Amino acid sequence: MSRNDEVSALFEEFADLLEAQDVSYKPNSYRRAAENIREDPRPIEDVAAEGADALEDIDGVGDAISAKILEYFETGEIEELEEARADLPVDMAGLTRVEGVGPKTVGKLYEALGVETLDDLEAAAEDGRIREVKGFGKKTEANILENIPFARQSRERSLLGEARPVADDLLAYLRGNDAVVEADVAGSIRRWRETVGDIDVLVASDEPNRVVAAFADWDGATGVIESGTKKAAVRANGERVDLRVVVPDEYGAALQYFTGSKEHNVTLRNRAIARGLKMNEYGVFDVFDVDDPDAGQRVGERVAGHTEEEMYAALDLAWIEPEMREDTGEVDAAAAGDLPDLVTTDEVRGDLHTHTDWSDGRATLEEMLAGAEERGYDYHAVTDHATGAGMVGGVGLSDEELEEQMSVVVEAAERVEIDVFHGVEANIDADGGLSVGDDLLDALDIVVASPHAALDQGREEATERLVAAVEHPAVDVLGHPTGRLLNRRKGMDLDYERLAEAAAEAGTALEVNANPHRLDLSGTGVRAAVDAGAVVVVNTDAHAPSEFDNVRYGVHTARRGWAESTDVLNTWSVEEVRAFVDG
Ligand code: DGT
Ligand code: CA
Ligand code: CA
Ligand code: ZN
Repeated sequence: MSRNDEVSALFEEFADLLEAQDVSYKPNSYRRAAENIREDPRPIEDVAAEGADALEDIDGVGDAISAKILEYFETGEIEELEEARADLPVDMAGLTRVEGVGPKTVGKLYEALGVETLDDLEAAAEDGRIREVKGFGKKTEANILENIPFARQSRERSLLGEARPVADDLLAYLRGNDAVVEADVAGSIRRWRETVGDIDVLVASDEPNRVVAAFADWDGATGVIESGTKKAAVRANGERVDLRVVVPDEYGAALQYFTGSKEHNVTLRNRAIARGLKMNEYGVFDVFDVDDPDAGQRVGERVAGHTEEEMYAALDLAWIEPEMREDTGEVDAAAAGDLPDLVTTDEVRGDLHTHTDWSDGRATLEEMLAGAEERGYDYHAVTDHATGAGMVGGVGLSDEELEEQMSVVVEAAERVEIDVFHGVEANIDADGGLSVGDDLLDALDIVVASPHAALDQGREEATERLVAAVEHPAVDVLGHPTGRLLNRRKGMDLDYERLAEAAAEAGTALEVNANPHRLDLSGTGVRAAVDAGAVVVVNTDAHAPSEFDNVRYGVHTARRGWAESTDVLNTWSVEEVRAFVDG
């Protein structure tokens, strides 16, 4: 966690505690300050070192908040926050992770039932005590009970978007050490799973003790969990980081083994056995002439182990991309020579879902266009929020405002080299209708339609709602289809096959929203789209130019769904994109 995240989390907790006690206005100003602190590219401790005035230049930070930041850096505490915690001694973060439980609910259940933790909440729901509290009923109680396991499980895994930068930093550090021959991530983070249990790192070296010592000495490490001769674990940015060191000659075997998934490895091992081979983290061994292949780990004649390619080749397989190693048919595809040529981040030519400060973006139209141009993109779509269901606090634009924006975008587009599409992110209401007038929808270059409210619909209702949006003649892109927020909101359960068929038929692209909190579609959703011949599009939904960098998380998610560049709209040329959105 950066110190910006740390300070933001304190203000968010403070906001929740105040809201739970029915304090008005203040919670929202703390949340706004928290968001701006989190997004500020400068380390907050550096800004604080310059003093109160510098802090107050951050949007939403006034003298009261700047004083609290300075207090925190000086004393390690914010007294008012400590008081609020004492008044309401609850696990606010844990409890509010339960879908349907907000700060106000936490406050009421603490007052009425003394609920402080997830365990308390579960016991109260199981005993039927929640339904007795004023304002609650049987249905709310049942919902809470149903959502507790998800809240519990979700707190244990980190977002890929939080873990990956930590891993990148560590890899760069290790690769700079001359005892390190090779270093890579393994495990779920190498497979780009949307959440990871820990960060697995593998190093090839003949001097493991030097590598372990360097690892413990890494700046990013905030504590050593365990340390051995060839293995160690540290804590960094709230994540557990596992290091293993192996000899260079067995690196490929270890990398293959520790990348997983476990299911993929089981399928490979069975294939090895069928060929008279033994496969493990040390290599592939020909055990045809060996009496007891289980006598040891390194038995018989070694046929592979130095590289991963060798490991797969020993089983008559082409090397398989880590994102595909989930045992969903990739081994058969490799055996048949049918592996897809997965899309890469370099192939992306533009972002087709972005915001500006016309709605809730944090950058101006000009800044967003400049950012897109700087990345070397060929095109860019401006798709601010429209008013409608799920848009709180006047964030969305009315039809009149969108019309006004249209001429402004046309003018701004003349001042940049890239092609600019003017569009909108319309809200899909509970029945699949859109929040923008038909004439305006027709006049815009591109229409992204996304669900923002009524996300608790059942599978069938939710699927039909999105199918209706996909079939709307003006809609070009279905934005973040399930509406999930990782670790926070499950999102809608969808019949992906049905949705993908409708999208293929209607010529509407299905989005992989690359925001690390969303990654929606998931790899599974992308796979259904690709299988049905639907087009997908990897968008960042950026609210500031710095968020364009999130595109890689979306691309790797698309790769988990076996997408090739031909499947991904925003790897196409501007002419092809224009034809797609016009059609
Ligand atoms: P995670 O950490 O929960 O996000 O998921 P992974 O896949 O990174 O799992 P982890 O860290 O427990 O282990 C890393 C890899 O090591 C895993 O993907 C496959 C391999 N592995 C670990 N334990 C076993 C095992 O008991 N059997 C097999 N076949 N492979 C294992
Ligand atoms: Ca792992
Ligand atoms: Ca691990
Ligand atoms: Zn958006």
